[in-house]
Amino acid sequence: MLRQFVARHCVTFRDSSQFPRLVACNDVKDFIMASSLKTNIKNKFLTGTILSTLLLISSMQARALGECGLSCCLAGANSSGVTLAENFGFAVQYEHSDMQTILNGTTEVSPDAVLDANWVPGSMYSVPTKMTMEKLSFIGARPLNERWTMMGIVPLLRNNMDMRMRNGAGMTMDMSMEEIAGLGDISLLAFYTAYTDAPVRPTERLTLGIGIKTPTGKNDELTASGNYVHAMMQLGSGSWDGLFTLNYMRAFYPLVTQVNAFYHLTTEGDEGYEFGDQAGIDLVMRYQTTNYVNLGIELNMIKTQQDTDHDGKYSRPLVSMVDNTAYTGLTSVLLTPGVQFRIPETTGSIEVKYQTPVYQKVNGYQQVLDARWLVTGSVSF
Ligand SMILES: [Cu+2]
Repeated sequence: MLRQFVARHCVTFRDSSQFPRLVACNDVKDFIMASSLKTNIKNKFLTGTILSTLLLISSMQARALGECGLSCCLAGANSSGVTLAENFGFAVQYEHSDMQTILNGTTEVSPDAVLDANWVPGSMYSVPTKMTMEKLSFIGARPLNERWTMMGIVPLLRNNMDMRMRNGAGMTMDMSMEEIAGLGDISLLAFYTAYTDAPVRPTERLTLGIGIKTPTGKNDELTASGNYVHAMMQLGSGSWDGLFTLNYMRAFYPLVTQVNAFYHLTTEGDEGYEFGDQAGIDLVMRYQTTNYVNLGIELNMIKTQQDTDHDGKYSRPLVSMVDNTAYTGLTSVLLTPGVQFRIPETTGSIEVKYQTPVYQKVNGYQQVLDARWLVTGSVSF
């Protein structure tokens, strides 16, 4: 029904000088407008809810425990249309993070320099040389009423790490860790539209979100030698965490700007490890260039607190750079250009984003993000 409506009206929108930028049938804003026109009288807040939710989701990008924990995965729901669905929105997002650079504070250091600084003769010490984190997220969203929209995220993870080890005699050896892959921590969120100045093409809007991160991912994987795999490489945190978001949108069509704030309140996991809380602010700009293409640029500012290993199960600070909670917690600023393509004659879209750090400051020695790709496909029903 809605799809038919959109199909019938989008041509009008496309050629209308009244809505010069609301062009593509599948464009998010068209979709919202179409759904608004249809439901305007009886349900005028629905539009606000779904758009706010959509905009809000973008706020959660690149928020991870450390560099990549809970999820960068929410990013893909951004403007994908998943939350615009009349009945149900669905998105699949692939996320690929490369980490190689090691920082000491803000200074780049080589793995060998880290070994020189931390290795003690007679003991071994290991340093990561490369880490690849992949995440495939399945995201579903459903509006409950005019003001509330629910969203669920189910992530599948695959983590790989190469390491360099120096043994007690001073001999160095490179090795790869066994791949860790499987279900990660499922999150559930609810978004509430607190303010909107218009049901159709609002120029100002405020949305609040609250959510919970469940401990569905395994967090007690062991290495062949019987140690706990690095906490940051585990599939889950073992903890129930709170998620809080705030999104303020201000539009100067065809330009849309947003400020997003995010807080991830962590708790102690069942194995005693507690990741640091995380706070973030995003500045987002989106510009619609042609009928089926949108361009966006974001600045993502993230601050992560230091981890605490209450029971000491994961910590081996004397022999491993990665297993040292003194080497956790960071401040980073990421720049994220992106492009979105809408698939003609459907409600589908594909979005590609590239994240690169412009500033990173870490506690102690940490391997940090070098580049992240995010590819999201979505459809709504
Ligand atoms: Cu390792």
